[in-house]
Amino acid sequence: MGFTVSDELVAEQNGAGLAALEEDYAHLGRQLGRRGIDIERLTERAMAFRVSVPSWGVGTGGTRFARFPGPGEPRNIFEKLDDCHVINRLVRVTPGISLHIPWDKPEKGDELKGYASERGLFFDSMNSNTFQDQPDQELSYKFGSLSHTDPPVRKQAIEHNLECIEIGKALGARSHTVWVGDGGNFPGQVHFRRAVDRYLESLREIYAALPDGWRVFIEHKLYEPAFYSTLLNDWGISYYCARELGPKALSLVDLGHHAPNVNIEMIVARLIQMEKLAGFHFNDSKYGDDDLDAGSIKPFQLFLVFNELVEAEIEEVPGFDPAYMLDQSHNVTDPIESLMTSAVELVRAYVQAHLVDRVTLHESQEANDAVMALQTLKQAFTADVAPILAMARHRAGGALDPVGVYRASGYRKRKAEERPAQGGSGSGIV
Ligand code: PSV
Ligand code: MN
Repeated sequence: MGFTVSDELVAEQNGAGLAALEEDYAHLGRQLGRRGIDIERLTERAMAFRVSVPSWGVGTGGTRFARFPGPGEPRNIFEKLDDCHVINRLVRVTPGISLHIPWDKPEKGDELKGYASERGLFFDSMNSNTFQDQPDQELSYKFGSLSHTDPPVRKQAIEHNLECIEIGKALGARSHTVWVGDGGNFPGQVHFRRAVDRYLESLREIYAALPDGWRVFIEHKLYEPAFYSTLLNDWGISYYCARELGPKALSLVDLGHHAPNVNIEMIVARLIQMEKLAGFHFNDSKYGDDDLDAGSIKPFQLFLVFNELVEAEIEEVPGFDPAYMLDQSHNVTDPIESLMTSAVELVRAYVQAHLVDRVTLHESQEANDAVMALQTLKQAFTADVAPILAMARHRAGGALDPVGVYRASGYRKRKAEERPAQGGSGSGIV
């Protein structure tokens, strides 16, 4: 396709690195073989891994203080899909799109589904937005949305979510994600229990509108935009609400939505055990929020999270059917590069988690052998699986070096000419 990175360029760039890759791959295959691990099985797993890309993530993000738009930013959802296509063209694990409404709402008559499928993409999860007021909106969400004290505001927020589901139905989406900014800035401002009751009452209406086969993911966040209390502050309340709503409601864990040092892998295990984990927003953070690229700060934590996910996958834990998505805000990087490298980091952690010698790990746990248990995890985490990841991409028709090929393609430079700056795109500050 003329609008993307050309097949010839990918083939040419891959050609230059293929001999070295084959050598490294064979070497790693022999090393793993001595431990009874079949490298081909791991490569197949790497090829089968999927993570969805957020439509809002291909635009430059920002903070509450500033946003510095990058050159050639996408100006509408079609241009965003072009960028998502480049990401998947090179990394081959990101055909799914998570769509934000109204940021990326299709106009009447827009042929978005066909446009996406021509590019090998599909719509995965819908995302509502009742954390901002829109220009044409009648009532304000300043003091909450689905849990607002005023029934007409709740009704407006419910209707927005129902509209998201309708749009999603037409686009072939399979789930709806609800994150609300409801909360309080001062002690006493919000009646904690009543707010949850009102939220649940609203969510029940949204739940009732879910088409067959759909799931609704509810996302918790410790703080922000409210800085004293948020409605769904942690996994406990998320679990409670998901359970109250029914089997189609599941919890979504966004890595950046926890206090620093919280043991997120344990939260993941708890939700798996309670059969309520489904949605996942990957990113990383140093202090707070969800603004950094996956695996950039705490790669060991990412590995430990995948260790829980893979263990559940191998055990075929009932009800475990995770929906992996990225949710990041790119403030100083080219979003395409950040999303590609993040997707690769997830596949890395996923493959490494599959390297864990689970027999030894479980025996060590039974024997209370803490040193051997940690060593078993570390053996997997420190393994350099880069040749597996590159081979998987190559076999799937992607790039050995996604960022290298992307830079060589001049895509961003071309887009900077085709898409003159318009004061920033769609999502704005995320
Ligand atoms: C909130 O911080 C969040 O993680 C939710 O998933 C939103 O939909 C997304 O970020 C938007 O920026
Ligand atoms: Mn999120």
